[in-house]
Amino acid sequence: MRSATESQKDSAVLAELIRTLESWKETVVIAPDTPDADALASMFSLAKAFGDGDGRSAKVSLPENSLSQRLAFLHEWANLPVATAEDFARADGFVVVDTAKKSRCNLREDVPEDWDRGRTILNIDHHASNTRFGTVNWVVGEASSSAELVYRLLQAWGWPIDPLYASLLYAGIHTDTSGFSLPNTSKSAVAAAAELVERGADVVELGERLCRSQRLSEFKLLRTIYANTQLAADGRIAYSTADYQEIADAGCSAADVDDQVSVPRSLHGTRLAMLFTEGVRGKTRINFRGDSGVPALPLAKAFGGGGHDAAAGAIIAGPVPEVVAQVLPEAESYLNRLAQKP
Ligand SMILES: [Mn+2]
Repeated sequence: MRSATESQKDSAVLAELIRTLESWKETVVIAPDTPDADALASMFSLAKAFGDGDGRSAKVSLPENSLSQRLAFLHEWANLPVATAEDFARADGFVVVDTAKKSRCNLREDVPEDWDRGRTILNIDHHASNTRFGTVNWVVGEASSSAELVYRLLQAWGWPIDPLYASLLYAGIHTDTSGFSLPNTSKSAVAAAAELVERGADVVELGERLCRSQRLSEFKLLRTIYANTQLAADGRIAYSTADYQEIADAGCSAADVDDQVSVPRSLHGTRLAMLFTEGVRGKTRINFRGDSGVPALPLAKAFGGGGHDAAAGAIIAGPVPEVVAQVLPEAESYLNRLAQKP
């Protein structure tokens, strides 16, 4: 539960966010690289709300090849223009959603490194590790998802939530709570989802698209990840791998690596699950998932990563076997240290 002081702080930040948004004519909304459904839902619904206002226009930062095959439908539904380098140059300010650090912003290659050039950045996120890189930062570590935060923002702003907004936001909450089954499935997350269903979120279509619409390529990647799953530390650690060639052989790319860590995570007795993938050649991405009592964030941070206690990630230069050899002993001693704590 948020304390009274925290709620007061929230309403002050919300008021500032709304004041700033209303002072702009043009903006670009940005999500992290390899955006998941929550990042996309948050980016699209906020950009739509902004662009639906009188005389305002919003574009989304979505470089080619950064959408997974399974989530491309969210962009089709939202039907929003993608920002060019000129849009970045022209924007009055920027909104960044679901992105823990500025360097993770998903930008086209022709967007200059100093893309914000001192302009205002509104940073809306639920990652506890967020570096608060924005001009205005609304970071709520205990929120289920960025979509839940955007929903609260749109409500405070007085936006009518039609079925399209409701479906987008529901998709974000549904996926970030892994179908309302992770520890971040708070009362407020479930309440927000119920309100979104009331406002027309298409639960059945979203269930079909998000949970029962694997492309054969994604299915092949899963087969590899099942086959590569290993146990360590007497079964307390379960991990799997997919190197660059295996991902390519399945017909997938880095954008298609999303929640497959749920495969090793699903084994009984697992305290810590890890997935090592080389979506980009020479760089191994690790997804960490901890059981309750095993926060994944400190471990991810030890390797320069970030995220939440329940779900965290890091990227290490090097091929998969090398990175596994580096991370696995650390992970095991981390579990041992936690076990020794009174
Ligand atoms: Mn999220």
